[in-house]
Amino acid sequence: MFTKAIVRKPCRNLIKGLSKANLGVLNYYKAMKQHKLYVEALQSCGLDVHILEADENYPDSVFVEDAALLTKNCAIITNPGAKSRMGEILEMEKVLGSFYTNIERISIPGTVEAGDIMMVGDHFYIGLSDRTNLQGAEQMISILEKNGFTGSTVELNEMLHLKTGVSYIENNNMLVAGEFEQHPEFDKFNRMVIPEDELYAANSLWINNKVLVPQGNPKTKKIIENAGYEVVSLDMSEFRKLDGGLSCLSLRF
Ligand code: CIR
Repeated sequence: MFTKAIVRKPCRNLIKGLSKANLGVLNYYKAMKQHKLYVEALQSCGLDVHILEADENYPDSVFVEDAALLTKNCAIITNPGAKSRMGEILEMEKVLGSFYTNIERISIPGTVEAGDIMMVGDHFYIGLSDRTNLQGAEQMISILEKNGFTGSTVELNEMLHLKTGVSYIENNNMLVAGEFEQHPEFDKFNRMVIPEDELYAANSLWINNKVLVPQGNPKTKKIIENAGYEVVSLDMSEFRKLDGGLSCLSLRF
């Protein structure tokens, strides 16, 4: 169970954020509104949400998940593979000092964005992507092992981050889509296949037995509800324009 979350308000420069989505220009005011509802959803799952002020220096800074991996034993500051995002970790490190005494770091030449990291109990799957390289993943695994966890790598070919296409929703249930549908690494889980036309919903988010699902994905919603979860639907249209999903907008711990 999680008790806390960290989020950062969207900045006006969000419209200049990195994107391959081709879904049009982002509406900042709509993004603000969607972010506010996201925070309320986290609160409705019982989380105490720590809200950071917008940071205009980093257009993508609303996607706080990528700057750190938070575990029950330590926080690990990442080293984002996207140049424009590297500075986000300096801000995040200051913030995490008030929550963690044990803070570790990924360093060059290693790069990691924590959207590539999926927690399954005490094990962490680390996607090797354009943003997370092997050196970064190896550093991450040795830090995790030092702190009582295990880690392993998963190669990505198409997706931005590992959790773009796969989400663990506890109780051995895993949402899988696209290149991860038949991935042998996830054989031991109960795979719940996300239909191709709802691929974006593969990034749904388990929080304390509820599952946040992006609005407009009725098949995924049904799949998750049929597995016995309460679903909370959230409009993510603006963040989707920047390839951001539900998990990207918070750090849960
Ligand atoms: C980026 O390309 O870095 C941002 N526009 C989106 C980051 C999404 N983060 C995530 O999946 N954890």
